[in-house]
Amino acid sequence: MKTLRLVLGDQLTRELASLKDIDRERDVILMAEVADETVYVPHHPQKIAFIFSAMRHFAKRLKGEGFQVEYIKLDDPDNSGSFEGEVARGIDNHGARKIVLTEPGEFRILAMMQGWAEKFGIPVEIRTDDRFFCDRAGFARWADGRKQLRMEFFYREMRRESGFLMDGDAPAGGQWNYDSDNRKPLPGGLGLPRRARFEPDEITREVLALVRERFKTHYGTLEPFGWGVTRADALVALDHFITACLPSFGDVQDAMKQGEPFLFHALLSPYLNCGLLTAREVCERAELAYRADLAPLNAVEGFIRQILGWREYVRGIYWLKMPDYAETNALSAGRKLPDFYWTGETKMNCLHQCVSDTMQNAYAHHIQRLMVLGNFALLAGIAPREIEAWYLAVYADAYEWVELPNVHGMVLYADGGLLASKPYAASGAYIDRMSDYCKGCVYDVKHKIGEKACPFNILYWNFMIKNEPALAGNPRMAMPFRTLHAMDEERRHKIEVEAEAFLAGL
Ligand code: FAD
Ligand code: DLZ
Ligand code: SF4
Repeated sequence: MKTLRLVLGDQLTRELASLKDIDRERDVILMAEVADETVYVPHHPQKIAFIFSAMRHFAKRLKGEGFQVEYIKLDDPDNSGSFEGEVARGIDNHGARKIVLTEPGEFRILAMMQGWAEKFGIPVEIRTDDRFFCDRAGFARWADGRKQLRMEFFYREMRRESGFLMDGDAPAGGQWNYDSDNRKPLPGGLGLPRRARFEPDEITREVLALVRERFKTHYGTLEPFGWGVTRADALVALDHFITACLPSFGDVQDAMKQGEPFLFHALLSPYLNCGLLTAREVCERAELAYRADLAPLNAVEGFIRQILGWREYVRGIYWLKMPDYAETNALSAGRKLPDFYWTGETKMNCLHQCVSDTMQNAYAHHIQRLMVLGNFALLAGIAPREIEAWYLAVYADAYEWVELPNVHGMVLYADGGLLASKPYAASGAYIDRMSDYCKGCVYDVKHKIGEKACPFNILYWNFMIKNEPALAGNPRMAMPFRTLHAMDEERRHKIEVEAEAFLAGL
């Protein structure tokens, strides 16, 4: 039966479930650049260019292997602008009698696909995305009957199941988690590796011209564009990370430095998420480095935990809890997103730096996302939908299955503690300890109150005051609440007044 196989922009894997039993003579692979996907949030121009160029290179590779590929470019005159419209045209043009798909990364698209059998009157098969270690059913089985869905326990299960960093039944080195070794500030004079960048080829240059023209109004710098766009590029990036960065990745994983957005981070998430690398091969390469004594255990365990643990866990939570998950708002946050998230124009140097890095590279590392950009959104009570749309737009690696749990759960605590056991709220002292941002700031991180006081300090205590009813029962919050209770009434009042004035001026 002639089958149409739609491959999405984040499914660029040769071993994709929906390509496994493809008949080269009979079936047609459909790939489409569609306007709907480019504007449902105002994506960073580098993100659009990365996805389109990677899609075009992947289509070229499939054609080279003898597959029939129908590739619809964004500016093709008949492009309907939607997946649904392109599938409808694909069925008509090719006389397809069946559609085969791999489950997408976002709930809204799955819901759309589930309506296609009725809409098009032909069978639609949606296959499990087997690029993940734990599929949706597996995560639901793990979650079933548990009071708490903590990442650490899920991760241990995944270690046992996958065999990564296991010596028999025991974790390598005797400990499951070496996170406590991975929180050092950056020592002075530490040399940083030069990062692998990829010169745009003709296909990428054509995409860059298209994006330059069509997405002028989207925030973010398009060029210089240095992302890899093929499987071969992604393998070079992986190799570079394993040899030049992984050995030091652990120690300073949480550090931040002005003008150095990458440090020892992998820069692999865009490739992992769009399919150019698989999670398994990345973890295998990291473990090999440890076994060959080329990288220490705290670095390799820390890295593998991010992928085998966090990445799988947030996906599991997403599919287990959507669509209701996105609707929760446990701390009743409702403030509009300040403009500086798009422009970087703020006197708070840490935020200025992290937004600027984001707009320059479509990338910021985990602690910038969590403890600066996210922490501010949490403390300022930014509405979940507003800040979630921002995160989904600005990072080259952002798809809802991974963005939403990280922002909604980890950053905003909007799910009431389903994902994180306590809010990741922090005052300026944390940012000062882990970065050099405060040195270049007009505010003084040592000041807790008054004109020069670091806004993070004021907002932190204001957050505690305002959210005491929701958070006081959490034993992990006992310490800050003890400090709050030791404050006199006048000081609490001053904090609230100063916080209100600051927030009103945003
Ligand atoms: P490294 O720091 O070197 O980590 C290695 C790999 O681990 C990453 O490539 C990634 O695949 C994985 N990883 C690490 N932490 C997480 C995590 N919390 N969740 C899922 N995977 C993780 N990651 C995305 O891929 N897409 C997103 O849209 C995204 N949004 C985020 C939003 C917020 C508020 C926060 C706090 C984190 C978010 N993350 C997201 C997780 C993490 O910040 C990025 O995966 C990481 O910064 C990517 O850079 P890297 O490849 O250099 O990662
Ligand atoms: C993010 C994105 C963008 C900007 N454009 C396209 C596109 O034109 N065609 C496509 O197939 N995919 C695109 N994507 C990725 C999809 O949005 C992604 O497949 C869904 O978000 C599901 O994860
Ligand atoms: Fe950020 Fe406060 Fe430090 Fe300024 S003083 S960089 S606002 S933490």
